[in-house]
Amino acid sequence: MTTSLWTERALPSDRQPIPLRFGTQVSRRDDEAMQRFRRYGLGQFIHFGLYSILGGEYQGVSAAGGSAAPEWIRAWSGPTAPEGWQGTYDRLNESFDPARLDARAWARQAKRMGARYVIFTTKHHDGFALWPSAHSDYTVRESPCGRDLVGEVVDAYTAEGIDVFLYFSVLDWHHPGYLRTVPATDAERAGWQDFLQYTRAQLLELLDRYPAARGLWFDGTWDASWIASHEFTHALEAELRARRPGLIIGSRFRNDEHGARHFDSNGALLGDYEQGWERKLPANFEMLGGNDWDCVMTIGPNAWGWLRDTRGQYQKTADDLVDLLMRCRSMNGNLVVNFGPDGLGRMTAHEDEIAEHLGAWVAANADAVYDAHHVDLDRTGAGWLTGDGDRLFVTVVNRPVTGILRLRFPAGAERMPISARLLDSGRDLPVRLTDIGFDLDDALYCDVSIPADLEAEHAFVIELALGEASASVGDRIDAWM
Ligand code: FHN
Repeated sequence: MTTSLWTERALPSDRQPIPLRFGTQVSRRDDEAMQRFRRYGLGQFIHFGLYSILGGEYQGVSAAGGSAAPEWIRAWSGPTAPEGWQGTYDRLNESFDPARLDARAWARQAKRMGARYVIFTTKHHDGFALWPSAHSDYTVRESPCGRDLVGEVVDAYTAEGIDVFLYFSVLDWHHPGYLRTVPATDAERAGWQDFLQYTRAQLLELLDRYPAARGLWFDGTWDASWIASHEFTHALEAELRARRPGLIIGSRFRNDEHGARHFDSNGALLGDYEQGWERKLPANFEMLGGNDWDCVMTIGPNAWGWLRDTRGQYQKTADDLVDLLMRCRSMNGNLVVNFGPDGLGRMTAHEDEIAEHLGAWVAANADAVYDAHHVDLDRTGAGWLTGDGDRLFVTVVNRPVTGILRLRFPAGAERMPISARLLDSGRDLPVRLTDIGFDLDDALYCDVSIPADLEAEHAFVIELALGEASASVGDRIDAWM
C-alpha cells in the first residue's frame, strides 16, 4: 500500500470556541452501543440497487469515463451515454428481480469473514428504496422483486449476531423536489420542503420498521440545499435520537450554521463517530483526536456497486485487506470492506475468495483484532501494533530480513515483554531486552527472533506477554558532551 491512502486533515485550530446554535449534539459516548462499535473491528458494506443490474454498462457499452462509478451510472453523460439515458435508468425498477439474493447466505458468509457489522444501502442516490416505503412510489414494491430486502438483510444478519447499520443517501435523483442549490424560487422552496418531509418520513419509517438496526450511515449530504437546511437537520437528528435511544449516527449527516461538515466550527465531531474515511486512512493516531471512526473501502479502485468488467483494474487481495484492517485497528478504527453483488444478488467470485481468506486470517488472529486497541509505542516498519493491556500484538506485514523484530519501549515503561509466541500456532519465539547503546537514548529495545524456518505466505501475528519490567539490561550511562 502506498502513502497516498493517507490523509492529512488539518486539526481544528486552537482559537476560542464560538457560540453555535446548530453545533454538535453529542459528546463521546460510552454506552453499550458505542462499546460494541469499538469492538466491531471488521465490517461489511453492501451496495445493492438498480445499478446492480447493469454492472457499469448498458447493452455492451461501458459507462467508464462517462460516469464516476457503476452505482453512479444514472449520471452517465458524454458521447458514450445512450440516448434518453436517465429515463431508461429510471425504468429499471420494472426489471429489478434479484432472484438469487439470499440474505441468509450473505450473512453466513459475512460471519465467516469475521464481520461484526454490516452497512446496507437502503436507498442510494437514484432514490430507489429497497424496502416498501409508504412515502415513495419508487421501491421494491413497484418492481417484480416485491420483497422487503432491507427487512431480509436486517433479519438475516441480526440472526447471525452481526449488527446492522442502514446506509441512506439524502441526495435523491428521483424525488422531484430535490435540488442541489439553495432553493431560490417559491416553486423550488415548496419542492424542497416536500423533499425534507419525505426524507424525515423515510428515516423515521426505517427506524420504526427495523428496530434491530443499530445505526444510520448517511451519504449524499454535500449539496448546498442540504447544507443550508441546518435548522431542519439539527432538529431531525434530535428526533432520530429520541426515537431510538442508543442509535449510532456517523458524522456525515449534517452541518452547522456555518456549513462546517463532519466537525462543527468549534472542531467537535458532528456525530458519534467520524465517517469521513472513505477509501482513505488517517496518517496517524494523533490526528484522530480520540474520536471513534471507521474506514469504508472498495475492493477495486472505485466501484461500490457491481462492475461487470474489472479487467485492468487492480482488485485488492485478502492480504491487502489484512494490512488495512490491522492498520485501522492500530488506530482504534474499524475497516468496512465493500461488496457489490450483481443484479441477481450474487456476490462475485473474488468477493467470495476475499471473504474466505480474510475470514480464515481473522479467525486465527482474532485476539489481535477485536478487543485489541491502539498502543502508545513507536511504530515499527514491520507492521501494526495492537494490544489488550496484558498482551502486545505485532501484525508482521513486512518480515525483517535480519530475522529480528525490534520494538522500542520508553524508559521507565512499567510493563515489558516477557515472552513471545506466534498467535496462530502458539510457537514460542526467543525474546530479549536489549540496551543497544545509543547515546542519550534511554529507551529499551525488545528483540524478537523470527525463526528462519518459519514459512509464512501471509501476515502473521506475534503475541508478546507483558510483565513487570525487569532491570535485566542493567544501568546505562550517557556521555557528557
Ligand atoms: O457517491 C457515493 C458512492 O457511490 C458510495 O456510495 C460511497 C460509499 O461510501 N459514498 C458516496 C461518495 O462519498
